Amino acid sequence: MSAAIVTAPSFAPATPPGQLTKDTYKGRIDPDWCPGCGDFSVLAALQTALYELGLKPHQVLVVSGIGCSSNLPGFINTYGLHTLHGRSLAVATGAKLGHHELKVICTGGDGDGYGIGGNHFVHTMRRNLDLTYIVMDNQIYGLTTGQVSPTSVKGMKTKSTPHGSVENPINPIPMAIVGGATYVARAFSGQQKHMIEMIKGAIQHKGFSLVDVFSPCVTYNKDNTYQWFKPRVKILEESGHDPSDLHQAIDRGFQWGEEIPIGLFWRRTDLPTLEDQEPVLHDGQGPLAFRKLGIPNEQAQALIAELL
Ligand SMILES: Cc1ncc(C[n+]2csc(CCOP(=O)(O)OP(=O)(O)O)c2C)c(N)n1
Ligand code: SF4
Ligand SMILES: [Mg+2]
Repeated sequence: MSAAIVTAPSFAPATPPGQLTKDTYKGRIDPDWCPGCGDFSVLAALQTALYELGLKPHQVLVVSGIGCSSNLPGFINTYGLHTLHGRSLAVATGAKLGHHELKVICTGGDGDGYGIGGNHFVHTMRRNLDLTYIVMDNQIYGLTTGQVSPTSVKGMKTKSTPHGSVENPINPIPMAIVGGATYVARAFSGQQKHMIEMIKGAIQHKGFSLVDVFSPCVTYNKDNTYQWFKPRVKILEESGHDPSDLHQAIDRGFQWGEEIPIGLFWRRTDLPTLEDQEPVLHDGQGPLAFRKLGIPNEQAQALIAELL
C-alpha cells in the first residue's frame, strides 16, 4: 500500500455523466451469501437507489463492520471500507469529516451495529452526522453460525441459547427516534420496491438516517423467516402515518406481533448536522482530505509509516 498523501482530487468518473446504468454499481466480486439470504435484496435495493439518484460511484463511500451483511462493500462498485466488528460508524465519521462532500453509507448487521457497535450507534445519532446507516437485521449472528443477537426475540432458541434467550431484545426504531436520528425507517427484504424508496429517502436526507431492514437469515434463523414476516408487515405510508409526529412514531415503533409496521416512522429536518456546525468545513477551501497538511511532508510520511 502506498503511503503517499493525496493533496488533490484524483477520482475520475467510472462512466461519463448521463451514462449510468444499474450495472455501473455491480462489484467485481459476486456475493457469497447463502442462496435466499435477505441481504441480496438489500444490495440490489441500494444499487437501484444509487442509480435512480444519479450518484456516480466515486461520489459514494460504503463502510461496514464484520458479519455476513458487512461483506456488502465488496459487492458494490463504489468506494468501500470493510472495517472492524462494530466500528463502521466510527470510521465513517472520520471519513465524512475528512471528505464531507462524499455520500457516506454504512451497511452491517444487527450484531455489528446494535451489539458491539451500540456505543457508536448512540453517539453518531446524537451528533446528527449526515450519513445513511442500513442495518440488515436478521435477528441472529449469521457469520459466526447462529448465536443470539441484540434483536433476537425473548425465548428464541439459538446455538448460544439452547433453552431460549432470557434477554429482552433491543428495539432499534424507538431507540433511534429518541437517540437523535433524524430519519428513521424500516424495510423488509421481501418488499424491495418499498425498500428502494426508504433507502433513497435516507440518502437524500441531510442528517443521520437509519434504515433497519428485516433481512432474513435463511440458514440460522428459522423463526423470523420470509413466511413469518409476509403476513405481518404493513406499510406505514398506506395507513396515514405522520412521520413528523413524535409520539405516533414511537408508538408505531413499539408495535410488534400480528402487525409489524415498515416504512418511514420519523423524520425531522430542523436540526443542523455535525458538519454544518464545523466552521473549518465552511471556509471555502473544500474537503479536508485535499488540503495541504500543516506539517512537513517528511513528518507526515513518518507518522503514516508508524501508523500502518
Ligand atoms: C472484536 C470481534 N468480536 C467478535 C467477532 C466475531 N464476529 C464476527 S461477525 C459477528 C456477528 C455478526 O452478526 P451480525 O452483525 O448480525 O451480522 P450477520 O452475520 O448476521 O449479517 C461476530 C460476533 C469479531 N469478528 N470481532
Ligand atoms: S448465514 Fe444467514 S446471514 Fe449469512 S449469508 Fe447465510 S443466510 Fe445470509
Ligand atoms: Mg445478524
